[in-house]
Amino acid sequence: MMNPAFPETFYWGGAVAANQCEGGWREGGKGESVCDHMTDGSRTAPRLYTNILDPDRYYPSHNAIDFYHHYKQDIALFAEMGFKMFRMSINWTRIYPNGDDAQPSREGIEFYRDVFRELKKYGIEPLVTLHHYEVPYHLSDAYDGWYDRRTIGFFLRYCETVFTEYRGLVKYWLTFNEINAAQMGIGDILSLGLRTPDGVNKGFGAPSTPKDWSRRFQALHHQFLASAQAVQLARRIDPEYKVGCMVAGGAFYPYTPDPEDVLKAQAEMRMNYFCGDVQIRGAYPYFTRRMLDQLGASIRIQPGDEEILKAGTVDFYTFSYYMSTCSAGEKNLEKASGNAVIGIKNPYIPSSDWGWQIDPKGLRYLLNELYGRYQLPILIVENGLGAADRLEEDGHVHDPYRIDYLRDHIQQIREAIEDGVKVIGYTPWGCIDLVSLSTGEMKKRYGFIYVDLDDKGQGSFDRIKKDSFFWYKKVIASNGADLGTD
Ligand code: BGP
Repeated sequence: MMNPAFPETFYWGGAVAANQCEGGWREGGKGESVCDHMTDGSRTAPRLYTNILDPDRYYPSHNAIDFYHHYKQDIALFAEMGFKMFRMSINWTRIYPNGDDAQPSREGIEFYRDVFRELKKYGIEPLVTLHHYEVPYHLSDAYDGWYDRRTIGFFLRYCETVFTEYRGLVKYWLTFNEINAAQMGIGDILSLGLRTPDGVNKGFGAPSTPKDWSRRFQALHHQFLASAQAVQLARRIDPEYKVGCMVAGGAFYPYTPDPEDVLKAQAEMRMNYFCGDVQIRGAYPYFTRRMLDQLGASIRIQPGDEEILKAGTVDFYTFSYYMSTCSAGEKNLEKASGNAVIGIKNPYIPSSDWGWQIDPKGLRYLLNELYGRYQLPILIVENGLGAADRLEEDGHVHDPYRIDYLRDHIQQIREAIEDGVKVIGYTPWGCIDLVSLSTGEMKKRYGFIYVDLDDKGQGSFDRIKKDSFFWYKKVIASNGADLGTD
């Protein structure tokens, strides 16, 4: 199946996050981050958040897939597929173990330097997320995470360190992963590091009171300020640096032509725009006041904050895309599953085994909407199919469903480019199998590379190329022209 090729400079690659792949949680002087306090779980049994680590429970981030010790092998495999870009995060707690330390950890700095050097060796451009659900636990416990304005200063100290240390090795940075998670179910602990009591799935509940919403939006305001100041800092340290925002994307369709449903879909689409508007246009969007009023929430904005937001707008927009969903007014309809984006089930599209709706055309739709609004270069920095792959007796992993999923999405990216959207890169999620954020499982796999590990972290840690590995290699080699399977 031959298609027109993608633009010459298109960044093909893959994406991971430190907490879901590195492991080595006590090595190299690393401190604890909030995700080190999330237990394992499943689609039906939610992950728990515990302040005290319970020796009888399993915490998947502690060992994850041990990228910490396997990065050379893993990067060689990415290079074999032809990656041009690798999206990863720096775990803040490897650089500042407690978040508020006066001095950074040399060992942590050198670890990432080695990773970047290894990528450079193969001509792979790192795309580095500074904050991917990895708030230092100490900042959560002692300061209430991002709710405390002092956290901005700690974050900027960390940014200054990494921007200075990795000059010449990194060019593209992202400030906050899925910054709009604050508006959704996964906000409290993982995204904002808000002090959280032990309990069932505490990391994943949407707030129910105006006070809780206000806490969230205040903490998010601090992240906006931090992001804007980080952008300025990056430019001061190296004018070559490019800094982007990262938003959890979703396409929301009206369930019917009922105007109630249409208005609801419009309101839900704003989940893609609220943070983007602040980070790209440098000001809260026009709909902010009413949106906050409806939640009973408010934000304390200090003199000078608005100027900070204006002065630190980002260079490009990035987002994750896994699904579309439907929106409806007051109707009792079946819900679809998801981690960030949750809405009503669409009868026209299929779902994954974890109930996430599969909609490649929704990606084209969203790309057009986003580009129409911002006219900035866009990267899709997460997309993929979580599936229960099987390692066959003969050592192979056949994953035609993943190839289908990715092929269909790549075709729609191609369509969006034809529409005129400036898409500059695509880094599918979990290019090597890793721990699932929402369920803590290993069984929910996204990778081109299979990692021999089970949900309790048992296995050989061997890396095995899946069928999709060879397929993606051809896609990249042909610059997106060859999307066939043979
Ligand atoms: C996004 C997160 C990722 C990732 C992905 C897949 O929301 O940024 O960290 O995990 O979702 O989700 P899951 O791991 O829950 O399948």
